[in-house]
Amino acid sequence: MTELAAVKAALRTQAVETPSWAYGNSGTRFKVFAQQGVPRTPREKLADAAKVHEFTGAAPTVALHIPWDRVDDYAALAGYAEDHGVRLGTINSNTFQDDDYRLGSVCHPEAAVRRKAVDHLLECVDIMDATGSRDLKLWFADGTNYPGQDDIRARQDRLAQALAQVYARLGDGQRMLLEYKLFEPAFYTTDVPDWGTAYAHCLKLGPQAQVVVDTGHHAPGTNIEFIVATLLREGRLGAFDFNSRFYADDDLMVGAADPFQLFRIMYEVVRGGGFTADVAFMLDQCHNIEAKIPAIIRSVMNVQEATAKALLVDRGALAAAQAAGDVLEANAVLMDAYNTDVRPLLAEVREESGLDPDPLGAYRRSGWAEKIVADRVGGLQAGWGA
Ligand code: LRH
Ligand code: MN
Ligand code: MN
Repeated sequence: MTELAAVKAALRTQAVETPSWAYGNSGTRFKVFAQQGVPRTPREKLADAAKVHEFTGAAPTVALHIPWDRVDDYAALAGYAEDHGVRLGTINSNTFQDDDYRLGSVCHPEAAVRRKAVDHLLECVDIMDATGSRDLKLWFADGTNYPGQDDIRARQDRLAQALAQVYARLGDGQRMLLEYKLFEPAFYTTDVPDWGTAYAHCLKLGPQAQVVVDTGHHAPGTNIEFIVATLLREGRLGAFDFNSRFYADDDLMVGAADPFQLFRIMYEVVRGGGFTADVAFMLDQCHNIEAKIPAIIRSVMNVQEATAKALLVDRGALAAAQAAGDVLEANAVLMDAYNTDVRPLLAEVREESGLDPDPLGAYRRSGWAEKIVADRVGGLQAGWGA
């Protein structure tokens, strides 16, 4: 295979999971600007996700968030997805939207609240059994707002206990993905604030516990590609939640704020052998003011572009420059790849797969946007979509 053929083959295998909640209305705590035509049910979210896959060929699975996507029959929902050409992906748990969780969920000082949270997580594994999902994604809003509010170490012990109970319930081939976040909604301590804490818990649990890197969950200036390289080296990078941020957890389109950072991350993925089925590439975004389906198509394309550039890095030339201590040449090799316009290459890959080379144009021409505005009245806000 020529080198370019190998790059194309790798691009053809790339899959980006889209989140059900990105298809619904969303906003900030100041205002949710409702858009016309947004989904009213989990099935309508899947129908929109199927359009993203139809035009990109690269978004075959959809992540659910429970209870936002609660239905009576998850196997039937999985069947509906398959009828539309997509599959159900990661199950995201939600232990942050109940009054009981004021002081936390699995780290709460009261055993009864912790039990309720763990029961929810176990229910999510039941749902995975019904949907055939491989991954359970855990993000905890747990933390404290004031020094002294609770015991930092006791909270870690409670967390470890809860995680162990859920881990024990995982079936063969199922994974637990632990997501960290620097702050918010807690402002003083967060119980899983960083990759080190997530990694330490995963290490104790076993190989089915893996760390999720949400690209919006770090302090400004954090070198995310270093974290990616380290987790891959340790065999503990389970997934990405892709999005981009200017300030905090902005949940903007991946690759919009800092495409160079996304390239650097994807280079470490390629370099570390993470471009395999074991690392899940998910989006975790909200489209507050822009049209949702085109924004998600754009996001998938942004990931593809960063990946194509990462695959184009001349690794032989880079290794030679690095070995020779040629700082400028090594940097130039990397920048050459980053500065390549890969859009024609991706258009070619799409055409060779029988897709329209211009996914956004194809979506616009399909008439789906007009159809959903006409068909769907009273769309849902993301997060309250069940
Ligand atoms: C938390 C988070 C987590 C949640 C999602 C809605 O900020 O990134 O992944 O499940 O947002
Ligand atoms: Mn996330
Ligand atoms: Mn987030």
